[in-house]
Amino acid sequence: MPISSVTRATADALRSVGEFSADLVQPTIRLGVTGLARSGKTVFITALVHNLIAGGRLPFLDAVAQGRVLRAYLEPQPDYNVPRFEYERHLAALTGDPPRWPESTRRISQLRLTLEYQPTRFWKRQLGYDRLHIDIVDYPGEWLLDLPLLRLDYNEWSRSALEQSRASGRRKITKDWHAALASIDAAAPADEAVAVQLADLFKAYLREARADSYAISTLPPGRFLMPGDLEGSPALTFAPLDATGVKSFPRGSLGAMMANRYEAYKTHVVRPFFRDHFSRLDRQIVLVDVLAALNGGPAAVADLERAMTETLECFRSGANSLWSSLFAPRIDRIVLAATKADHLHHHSHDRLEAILARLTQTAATRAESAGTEVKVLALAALRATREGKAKRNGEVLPCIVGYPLAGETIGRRKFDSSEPFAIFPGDLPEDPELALLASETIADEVRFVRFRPPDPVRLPSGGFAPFPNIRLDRALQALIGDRLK
Ligand SMILES: Nc1nc2c(ncn2[C@@H]2O[C@H](COP(=O)(O)OP(=O)(O)OP(=O)(O)O)[C@@H](O)[C@H]2O)c(=O)[nH]1
Ligand SMILES: [Mg+2]
Repeated sequence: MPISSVTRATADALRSVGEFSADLVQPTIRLGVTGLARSGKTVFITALVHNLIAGGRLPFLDAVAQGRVLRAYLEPQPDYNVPRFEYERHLAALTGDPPRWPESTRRISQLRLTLEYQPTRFWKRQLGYDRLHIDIVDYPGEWLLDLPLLRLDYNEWSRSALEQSRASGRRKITKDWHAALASIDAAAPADEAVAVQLADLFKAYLREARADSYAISTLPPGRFLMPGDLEGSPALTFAPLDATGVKSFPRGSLGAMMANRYEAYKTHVVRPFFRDHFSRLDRQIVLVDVLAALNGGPAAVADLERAMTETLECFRSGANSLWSSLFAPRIDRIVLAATKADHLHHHSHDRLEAILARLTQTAATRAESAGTEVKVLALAALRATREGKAKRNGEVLPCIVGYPLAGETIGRRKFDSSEPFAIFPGDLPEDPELALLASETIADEVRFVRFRPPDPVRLPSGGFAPFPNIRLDRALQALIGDRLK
């Protein structure tokens, strides 16, 4: 037997022993919620928890539809060293006057939701109710893009990062960094000021690559844009250097210092994340803002496709390597969800789903061949619009009605968020291929306006009514439905 499979078998055995004894005490499921920045993670978790706690209508979540969920409540989480997901704060924003979207979050956080439910099996029902702990883990999708770094040494990574930065269309945003690079000698003695300067210019390029419509996703290292608590540390102060024809940089040189820091980044940042968090997940939902990519045009769509392929690569546990035996996730179900579907009329919800399925086709097939079930859907965790009809030039058009966020515009009209407005959002093409090929035209034809959250409904009994949503229940059924039997 090759050594890697021995290690893998041992790791699996150890893991399952630990799990088995823990499961005997209390069944627990670890649910990862990820997605690139602004994809909708915080809103998804807040809306999901509130819907379950406040008894929302979730007809496609079998256990709720069958009236078997008795109670849902929050409990202290078991991991002492992970920040708690600030549910109450995010809920307060969404139910404020006026309601606001929660603030952006930058690091990993966790929340334990416990469900008490009646089992379906007769003999189990006689014993009373069952309890399931759901540990929800919110982490930036950017961190998953670091996985390939574990396989690359500094010189290999430098070469690939520089090659990507030379892609056409990036010249404007790489000018300063490339000029600085050309003026330094990587074999010269290490100098902190030069390292900081290069790292800053490199980070500025990564930021601009995302902010502009060059790319809506990002390039590794993931923490350069989502630093968490490590901002300014040496492990985050490095940048690629021209390593053409170089085997290794001389000792004490700038190149050697950069290479050491790159390795430190892998050791102290990337590996611990995969080992301590990622590999412990049971189920995963990946949220994707497909509409923003379509809005950004073909380059943004192509970039999202690449980011999704790289992200989903992390869920392939099959490869026979020591790495995979240590970090491979035990995730057996993944949901890929296009968020913010309430920006479209329901005619287009299936089409949005089809576009995401097409975008992730290759990656999903690979994950499935490694034994993971993959489901693709479109959802709105918090529906900010309702549907209506409007007349234009004598024609009745299906519309969505909501409060556009202050500052949003359509044509010359600028909104101030004080009154609701009916928008004809346009339809996505039936053929997903067409949508991807013609994203330039879609950006012109389909109108995406950001809305503020809907007015919260206060209940006479105290608290707020569960948020309206689109297909949140289907996502839940796919993620945890089987554990509530
Ligand atoms: N209309 C609508 N907008 C949404 C929905 N979910 C998220 N949004 C919008 O997307 C923005 C980002 O949502 P978040 O939940 O904060 O996204 P995130 O992935 O946690 O973002 P970061 O914390 O910055 O990584 C919100 O401020 C809303 O404007 C939704 O279901 N419907
Ligand atoms: Mg967030």
